[in-house]
Amino acid sequence: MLKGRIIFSMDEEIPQHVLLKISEYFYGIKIGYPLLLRKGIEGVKEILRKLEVDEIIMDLKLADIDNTMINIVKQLDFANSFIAHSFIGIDGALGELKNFLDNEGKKLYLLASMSHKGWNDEFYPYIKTIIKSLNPYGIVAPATKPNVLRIVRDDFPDKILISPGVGAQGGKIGDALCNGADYEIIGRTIYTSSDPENKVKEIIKIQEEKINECKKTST
Ligand code: BMP
Repeated sequence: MLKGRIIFSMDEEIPQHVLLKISEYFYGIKIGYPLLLRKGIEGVKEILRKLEVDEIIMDLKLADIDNTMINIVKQLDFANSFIAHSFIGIDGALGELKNFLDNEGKKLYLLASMSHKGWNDEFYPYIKTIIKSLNPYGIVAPATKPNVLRIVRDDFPDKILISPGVGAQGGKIGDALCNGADYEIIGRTIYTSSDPENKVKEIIKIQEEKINECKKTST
């Protein structure tokens, strides 16, 4: 089974038999407020029960004081990793959260930039200092802004970089991989498709082609 470099953003429920089939092609699944609020914690656990993906990422874009964030992640023990905002800073927030997650054997991703137009990348130098000093497992950076993605990759050559904004938001499948991402986060393109299984296969094929192309141009 050829796995794609796909993290499926499951913001909508899809039929369990379809999910079971397509999840074999995913590296990971990202879950956020939409599904959590609709299904509740037990409902989400039930959906995930039979799936065998390498990573379940909980995307609540945590941005609070340490105690509150730790209280939240404690309740989501089914997740392997969590996404938090960088701008909240380290002391009394991300530092304590990271220590807690490290002790639990869980991973933390920090947002370096966001995929929407209104995000202001003038703050990136500040965000970069937070990421550098916290040293999280991974970073989220947008597929919609290839130049930002490349800068983040250059600044953090050893971090796992995951990239949203592919498909529905305009990023072309595979481009983020060529600009330094390890995985593309893809939601609507898959769950609104009338044939999600074929859509996923098509995405994997395009990702492979793009990776081969960009390997050629970089040598
Ligand atoms: P979609 O492929 O349907 O656009 O979904 C993208 C997913 O990534 C959504 O869950 C969204 O909340 C998330 N996301 C994003 O789109 N941009 C960011 O900068 C950060 C995100 O986590």
